[in-house]
Amino acid sequence: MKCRRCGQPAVIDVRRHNAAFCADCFVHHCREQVKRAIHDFRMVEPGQRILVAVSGGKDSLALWHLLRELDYEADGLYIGQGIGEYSDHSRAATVAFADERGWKLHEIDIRGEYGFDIPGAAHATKRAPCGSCGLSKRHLFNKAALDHGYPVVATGHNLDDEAAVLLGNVLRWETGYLGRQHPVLPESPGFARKVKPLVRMGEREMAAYCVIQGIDYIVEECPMAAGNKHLGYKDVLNGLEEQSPGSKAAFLFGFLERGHEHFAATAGEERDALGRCRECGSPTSNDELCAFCRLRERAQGVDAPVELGPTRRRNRGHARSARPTSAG
Ligand code: Q46
Ligand code: ZN
Repeated sequence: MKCRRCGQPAVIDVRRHNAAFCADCFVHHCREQVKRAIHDFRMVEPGQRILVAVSGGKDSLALWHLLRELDYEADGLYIGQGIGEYSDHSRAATVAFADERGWKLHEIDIRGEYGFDIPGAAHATKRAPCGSCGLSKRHLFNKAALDHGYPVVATGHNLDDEAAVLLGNVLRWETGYLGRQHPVLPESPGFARKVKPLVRMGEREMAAYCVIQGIDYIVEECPMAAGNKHLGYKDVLNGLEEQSPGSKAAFLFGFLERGHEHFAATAGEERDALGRCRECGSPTSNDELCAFCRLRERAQGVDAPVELGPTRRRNRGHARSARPTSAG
């Protein structure tokens, strides 16, 4: 297996591109893919500061690293969700990554600042934790961006994540979600722009990027992910990709090029109908409390243990499969 770019022995193959790369050319390939996503979807304008949502996992740390390598002024934001040891480890990995490089990291501890945590919220709402967690993260990323003057928030959602979300939305014909499923959600009053620069990169490639660049990320998966339907959708898509490399990218980019516009109007109507939360001032679909403040009211003071789902250490497999191999 030879590197497509320089002909040296390759350390990783990317089947959907029908290509293999040596370590240096793979890093170059990753930078080019991120550059292309930022350019094609007009994610960032010259001089705009970026707030990167970081969790200590491979995608978010690789994203922060790539944006800095591409000379963007990108700072990190870590949100402590209070998910037992998992949160302790993810914070430690994030802080160590930022400290080693002297990069600026903002931190929000949900329990310390808002009086609840994600296990407590899941208990109080009797719903799957990922709903409360996602809602809280979206609210707090946006608030932090507006408070600290970042016009753009970047998240580490990769091609596998986006294709799995798309599959879930198509299975239920969630027209509102389909209208908002895009690598860029434009800014509007009360909202910073949201961008996903890793949309052209697969999960396995991000693990390989971290290994090659010596980025120490946490491999353990959130113990509250059990029951998260996206893991099942990812498995289905991985099966298709195995049989027919390029299926995930064709599914996602075909939607973005030819399907998304048909649903975008619905999302626009929903945004136009927004009022302001009487507690925090955030945009909300009514004039009372936003979803985050409603969640906080219900969950404040509720103490629940972290519920451990069946162990799925998927990332360990990815890291292993992505580790540079001897040239073949
Ligand atoms: S952290 Fe939160 Fe994820 Fe854990 S509770 Fe679910 S959404 S799985 S990215
Ligand atoms: Zn509010």
